[in-house]
This record gives sequence, structure tokens and C-alpha cells, in this order.
Amino acid sequence: MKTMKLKPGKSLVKTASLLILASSLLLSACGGGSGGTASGSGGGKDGGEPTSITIQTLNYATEFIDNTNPLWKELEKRTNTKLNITWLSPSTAEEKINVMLASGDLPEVTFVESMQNPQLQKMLKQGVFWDLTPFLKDYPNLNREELKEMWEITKVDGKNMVIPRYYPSYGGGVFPMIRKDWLDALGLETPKTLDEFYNVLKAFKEKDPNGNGQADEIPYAANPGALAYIYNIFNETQGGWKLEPDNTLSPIITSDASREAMLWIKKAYDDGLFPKDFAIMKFSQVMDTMRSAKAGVGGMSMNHAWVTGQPVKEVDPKADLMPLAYLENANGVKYTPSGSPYYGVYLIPKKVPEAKVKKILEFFDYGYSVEGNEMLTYGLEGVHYKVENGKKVATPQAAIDKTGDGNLNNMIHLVSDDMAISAVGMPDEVYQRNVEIVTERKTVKVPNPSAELYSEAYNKYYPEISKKVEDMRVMVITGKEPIEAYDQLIETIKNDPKMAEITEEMTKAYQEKYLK
Ligand SMILES: [Ca+2]
Repeated sequence: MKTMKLKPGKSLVKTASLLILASSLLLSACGGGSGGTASGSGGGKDGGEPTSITIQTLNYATEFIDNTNPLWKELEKRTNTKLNITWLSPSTAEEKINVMLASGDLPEVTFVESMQNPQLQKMLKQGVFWDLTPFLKDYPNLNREELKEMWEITKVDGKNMVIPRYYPSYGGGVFPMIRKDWLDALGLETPKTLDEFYNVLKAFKEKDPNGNGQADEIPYAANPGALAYIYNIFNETQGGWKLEPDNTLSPIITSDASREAMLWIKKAYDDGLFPKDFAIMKFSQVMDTMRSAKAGVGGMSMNHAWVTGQPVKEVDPKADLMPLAYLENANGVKYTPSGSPYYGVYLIPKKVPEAKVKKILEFFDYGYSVEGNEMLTYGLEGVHYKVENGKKVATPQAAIDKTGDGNLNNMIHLVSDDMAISAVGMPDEVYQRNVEIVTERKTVKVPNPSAELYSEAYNKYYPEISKKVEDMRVMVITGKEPIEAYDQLIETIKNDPKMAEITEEMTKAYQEKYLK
């Protein structure tokens, strides 16, 4: 899956969660904390001919809508636009975006999934796109409090060259989802430290939490890739890099803390806490193991409390999947996954005249208003949903118009944690507990110094280095290589001039972005 390759900090589970996200939003509680921001900034009220806008963007919907769709028409009416949207399906988006960037034939609103895209980086330096900084102050909804961080973090040389697509920072990412009913059956507390977590896994193995008299439990459905966060817990950072006191970045792949993390995983492996096929299991097999109701823990984003929780319940009605809020390492430092507050960016090429740039910003301003934002996601009240007991309940028309099946809300995401923590049909008590857990997660701030950095040397050399280390880790964990072989490899990498070049570029990128 390309998301893993492009954005090491993002997970397959995030991709999976995006796939179900659209439909998941519809029946979720309408909370989310968007406050009382003003509605759209005029749209059609200014009269005059509609402005045509060509947009290319990513769409996770199973069926793409076109300009005959009633909601599409309503959006055009409210924004006084004529929309010409080309949808990209996730499986071919990366390739199509690269072809488009290489050809230079860019739509007026160009979507790129990763700001670290090398071609995009080159074009940003060449000045292919509008600097939007001078215009942004005129659009109140683009300046919503909830969006401030994404505008700040996506600046290029201090300028806003992109319109980021919002995504909540907390609630996504791979982190333990635990069988709360198994904890209860054994009288165990929710683990808060890595040691307590280990003891819970051992108890799941030894103390028959499913009560059938057989030692048939798999404490933790995981493969090596699903345990990347263990390395982050030990290293006290997000992503692959750690910020040192002298403002340089160091790669965690060669750190002593990563060696300890690997040995933690090895001990768990030796104690039989993972599935037998741990080393060769695919992501889908890990999830199948979880859904079989035989496993006590899986690594998932928070919406899986129901996305996966429901299928587990079908096998075992008592099952209750609960995300952990955080885990603390031996130094007492807490870790929880968090990511960038956006996913993908839009750019406007300079061939677009200034008047139209303003019209495009007005369009996005409407999309990010509370009114526009909810319309794109839920459709129209009374047509696509009714509000019952404070919740939006979909009507049959929602399915007919393909509301909430992706499409328009993939173009501009709902500004709400619900994107990461809610799911279709999620019961109130599961949703409310997720709200409490994500609130607790937000109190845990783990630095992510490398998230927005670009380095050519990294793109060129790092994947191979990283693969070598990951392969070696698996060999050591499963007892096929001694720890000495690992130590030798790490020593070689530490002395590799390529690694030095990557580190130097990453540090330079960090200092240029944050210390100037
Ligand atoms: Ca059992």
C-alpha cells in the first residue's frame, strides 16, 4: 500500500479508516466541537455568471458522483460556480498525480497527496503555484481556530502555497485496541505503562480470559509492521527521527532505545504473546485474527472500536474493543499516536488569473464553513438526514444521492474528530467512550519533528537502509540471528556516508522550517 511508503508515520489502518470514513460519518453523533463559526461567505449572493473551476482530487467513494447529482448542483448554486471535478481513485491516484505534475498540465485546483512528493517539491521551488498568503485573511472560515495548525505546518518558506485538506491529529494511527471484556473477566485494570501492558498480554495467554477452559487465546494479533509504535514509545518521538537538545535530528533506527524496543518485542515473541506466523503475517491476516475473537489486542485507529468491534461481537457477543489512551515507558514518558492535522493539499497554478484565485478561495471558504462542511458530509437536512435526539439520521435519499459515501466530503473533509473516532452504527456508549479517550490522548504531546520535512537523500537512500534494519530485527526477534549480527549492522549504518548525508539534510530541513 502506497500510504505506508509515502508517509512512514501514517498507517495502513489510517488508509483503511479513510476507506470506510465516508459512510461512517453519517450516523455518527453530530458532536465534534466545531463551535459557532459563521456560515459561508456569500457564495451565490454576489450574483453574476457562475465561475467555472476545474478540480482534480482523491475520492474513496465506491461510486463517483457527477454534475447531475443534486448535492453537486446545490453546492454549485451556493457557491455560484460551475464545477468540473475529476475524481482520482486511491489505487491509481499516486501514479496519476505524478504523471500530471510531470506533464505540467495542471487543473486550476490541483490535489497532491503528499507534500513530500519530490516533483511537487521541485515545482514549489520553481514558483509554479500561487502564494496565497496575502489573500487568506479575507476568508473567515479558512481562519477557523481548528484549522490554524494545518495552515501553519504546511507553509513553504514561510508562505502559504497550499490549501491543506483537514484531518484530525488524534484518533488515527496504529495503537493497541484491547478486549475490555477480557480485562474485566480477569479483574485487570486498563494498562497505562508498557510493563502493565506486557503483564496483561501474559495474563491473556495464561488465565483463560474467554473462559472456555482452553489456552486458545492469542494475546496480541500483530505482525512486525504493526509494532512500529513500540519503537516510538522507547524513543519518545513520533516518526523516524528524534529532535536532540542541540536542534539536530537523529535517526531512531540506529538508537539504543530502538535496540531495547526490539528486545521488548523479542521477549514478547519468546513468551508466545504473538500469533505463530507473526513474522510472515500480512496486514489482512492480522485483522482476520482479530475478527475471529481469539485475540486480546490489535493495533488500530480508534474508529475500529466499532468497525472491527462489531464483527468481533458477532462471534462473541460479550466482546468489547477499547482503544488505549496512551502507554508510558520506563522513564515515565507517555506516548500516543498523533499525526499531521491535514491529509493532502490543494495548489493553484499561476496560470489561473488572480480574480479566479479569489473565487477558488471563496469556494474553499464555503467548504470549510460549518454550513458548507456539514452539507458536503451529511447532505441537506430534511432531505438526506433528520436530526433525532441530537443525532443526524440518514434518510433513504442519502443512499440514492450517494451522500456520505465519499465524494464531496472527500474533497473537503469534515472538521471533526469524528473522522477518526466514529463509525457507522457505532453505539452511543462506544462513541462517548471514544470521545473521552481521544480527549485524554490530546493531553499527550509527543514531538514529531520530521513529519513535514523533505530530503532528497532520504528519498534516495533511506528505504534500502530501513529495509535492511527491519529484516534484521525480524531475524533477531524470531531467534534466527544473534543480537551481535544486529549490533554489527547498526554499526555499519552509523558509519555509512549515505546515512550521514540523510541526517545532515534532515537536520537542515528541520532548522530551515522551524528555526528561521
Ligand atoms: Ca480460553
